Amino acid sequence: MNVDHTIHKTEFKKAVIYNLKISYRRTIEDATAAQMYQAVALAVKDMIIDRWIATHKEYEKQDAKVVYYMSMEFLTGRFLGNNIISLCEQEEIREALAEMGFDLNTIENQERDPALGNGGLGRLAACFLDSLATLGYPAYGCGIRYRYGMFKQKIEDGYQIEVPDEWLKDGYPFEIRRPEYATEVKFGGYVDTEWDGHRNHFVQKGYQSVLAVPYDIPIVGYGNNVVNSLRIWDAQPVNTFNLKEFDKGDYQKAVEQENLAKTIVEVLYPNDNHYAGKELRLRQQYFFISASVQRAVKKYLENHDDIHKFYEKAVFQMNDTHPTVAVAELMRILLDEQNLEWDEAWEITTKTCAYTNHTIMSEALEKWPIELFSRLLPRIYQIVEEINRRFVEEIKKAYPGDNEKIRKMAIIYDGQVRMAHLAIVGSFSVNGVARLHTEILKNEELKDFYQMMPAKFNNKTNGITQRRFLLHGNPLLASWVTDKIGNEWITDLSHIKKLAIYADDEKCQREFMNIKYQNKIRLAKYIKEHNGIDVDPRSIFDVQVKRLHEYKRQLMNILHVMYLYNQLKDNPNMDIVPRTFIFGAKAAAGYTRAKLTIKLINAVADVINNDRSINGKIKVVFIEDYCVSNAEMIFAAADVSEQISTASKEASGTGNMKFMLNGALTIGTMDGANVEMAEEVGAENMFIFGASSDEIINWENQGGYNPMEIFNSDQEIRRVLMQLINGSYSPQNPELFRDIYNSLLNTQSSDRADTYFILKDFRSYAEAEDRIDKAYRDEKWWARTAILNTASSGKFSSDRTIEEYVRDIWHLDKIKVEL
Ligand code: GL2
Ligand code: PLP
Repeated sequence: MNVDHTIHKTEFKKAVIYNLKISYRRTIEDATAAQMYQAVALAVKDMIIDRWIATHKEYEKQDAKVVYYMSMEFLTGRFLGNNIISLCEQEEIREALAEMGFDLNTIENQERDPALGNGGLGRLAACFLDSLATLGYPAYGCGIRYRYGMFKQKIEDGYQIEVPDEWLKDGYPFEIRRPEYATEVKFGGYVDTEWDGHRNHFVQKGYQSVLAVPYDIPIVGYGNNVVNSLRIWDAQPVNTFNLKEFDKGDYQKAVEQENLAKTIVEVLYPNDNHYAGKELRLRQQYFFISASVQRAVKKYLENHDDIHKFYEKAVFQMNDTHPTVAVAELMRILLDEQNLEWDEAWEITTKTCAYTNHTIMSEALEKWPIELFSRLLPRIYQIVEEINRRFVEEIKKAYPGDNEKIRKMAIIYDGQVRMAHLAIVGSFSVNGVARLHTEILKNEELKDFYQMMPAKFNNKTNGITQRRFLLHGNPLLASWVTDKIGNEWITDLSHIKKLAIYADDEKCQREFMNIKYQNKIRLAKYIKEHNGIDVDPRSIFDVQVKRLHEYKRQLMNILHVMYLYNQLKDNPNMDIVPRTFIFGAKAAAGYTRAKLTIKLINAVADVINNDRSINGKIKVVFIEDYCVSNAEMIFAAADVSEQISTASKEASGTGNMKFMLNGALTIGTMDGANVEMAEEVGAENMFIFGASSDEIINWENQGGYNPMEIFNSDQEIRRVLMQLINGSYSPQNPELFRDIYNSLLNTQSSDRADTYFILKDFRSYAEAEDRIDKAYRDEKWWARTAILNTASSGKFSSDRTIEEYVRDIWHLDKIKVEL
């Protein structure tokens, strides 16, 4: 052991002891694990701070261009473990804690997951921040400090119960409050026009306002001393209970401002891929965007005097349409506060803003009623109207006499403000998140925009951070990989392809599968503790974890389990490899059918897991509260990854990539990034099935298909469907799953039946599942293919994605931080 190492450890221990003392009046002997977590986190934060300061000094010194990644969601997951890894102090800290009688993993498990996001879109934002810091690019994440993040899910009697997520209850040790950057955000009132002898000024009057106060969370780059910031905004009343207002008899207004501040950041909307049109949601959007844009402009003006060149130093990446008011807010600041002319302001804005589209699902498209939008944001609405007026002129010029184009493309139409259209018109770049998705945008959903402005469109296939999802989540595999090919993969995942040469090596195959087995034991333990179910780590772990959504087709998965169970009941000696079907999914609180699907999965689990006659050949487990921290463990333990969305519906998927990195084999449709995964690993090393996106889009254009034909002609499918309504899985209430049955078959209702083509794809899916059963018996083939999947995942690092954003959209320079 070298001297440095010992000094480090001694200092670290001292810091922990000191933190325990001043925060809790405790010593090591009587500290709880939760107190230890706080004390350790503060000691780690201490190690981060100098780098954080140095990073920002470096930004200033280089006058660096900065990307502002604007997002309603950052699903970061726990920070302690990742920060320690990024500081490259894991072994020292583990040892130091052990010497004090504590286990690092236990302490890490004390941290409440900051769950400021729903699913893929929010998790992508978190991966991007990790990559930006690791690659050394100047960046801010801009978001909201929700008091309650994504709800915690409990399962009671098979039903989902939502429990508030009190992540801030004991204080969050990594954040720093920055009251010096507090800024006012205004809502409502009206716009007055004042003439100053030269020009009109637009002044918002009679408004309510809140004070936006930022908190910064450090984002630690891996091994490079770079620390960027995730800046999340909290809301406070502008003046805490304003007595002056009270005196003037404006009691009502004072109370309203106080309430506005309280409610605005209260809770994250738990809808994934779904627009609900709630007023408070629009308030949230404008709140964090106005604060972030005001701050970005102010920061620029601290060191520059020509606002015309703002875009040379700042770029706003809008994560979906949620932050799109940024276009109008930047216009407002340039017009009303910087006194620019419209054309100047527009040029700056459209050189600053860029938009990422994350879905083609029509129910996710944000369209705000004019009445609501203009009442809440009167000045912003005026600006959007003017943007629209000018854009419609352009359409007319490009397509004279074509009113259809105006109907399809206008920003304001039919009483609504269409946020996607505003985002496209106000941005210099529009990107999709996987090649197939971008093609669908160009050729279907956004065809008219693509034809009019093709140069804006580009693709950026999503990625994930290997630091969290391999190095931290799967330490056994991570050290095996490093053993074989060195550690460069940690910051450059393309190196992982070097593993391919080990795919045929029988010793390596055994090692690889043994690591998988150890990870399955770890997950089996977790399942036993949380679900009370015994699962056999020798069975195939077949996993579908993601938000519950009809297009993701968890229903098809569980219907297939029912089908398999029927076969086993008919033929108890049927020769199948034991399989554990693992599900994990939160349903939006108001999404009734999704919640009923959770109940169905649990009902099927109940019957199957308790049926001794099938000898434990299949088991079904629903893991409660799927979130980033248990996700890390689940990916590591999966043999099979279920990526079975209706083709064309999953824009990319990122869970699919995490499974692949961890050596799971994918059963999937040719959808989203699955297409590119197949390209990398070879279609023969995945289990691909189902209709193509072209076929689906064609059927949709013809008004769907008739599932009754399948129901009438396929006895086994009919049997499964009948079991939904004959009490097989709900003897007390045979009607319980009627809605699901109807969704697949009902031709009376106005909804199309089987919108997501579950019955259409069922046979092809069942056949692919059967191929898995056969393939798993060939241990060498499976091990080889698993290694090849890991070895072929290099493209799917978010480091690669970020380099592409930088090259094509952001044009940032790397910074170097020396301590
Ligand atoms: C999503 C897509 O559904 C998903 O396929 C994609 O991987 C992520 C990230 O790009 O974005 N779009 C969306 O609205 N949510 C997603 O997860 N919530
Ligand atoms: N939710 C969590 C907690 C995740 O870790 C991920 C992972 O990528 C997702 C949602 C997104 O999953 P998918 O891409 O399968 O929709």
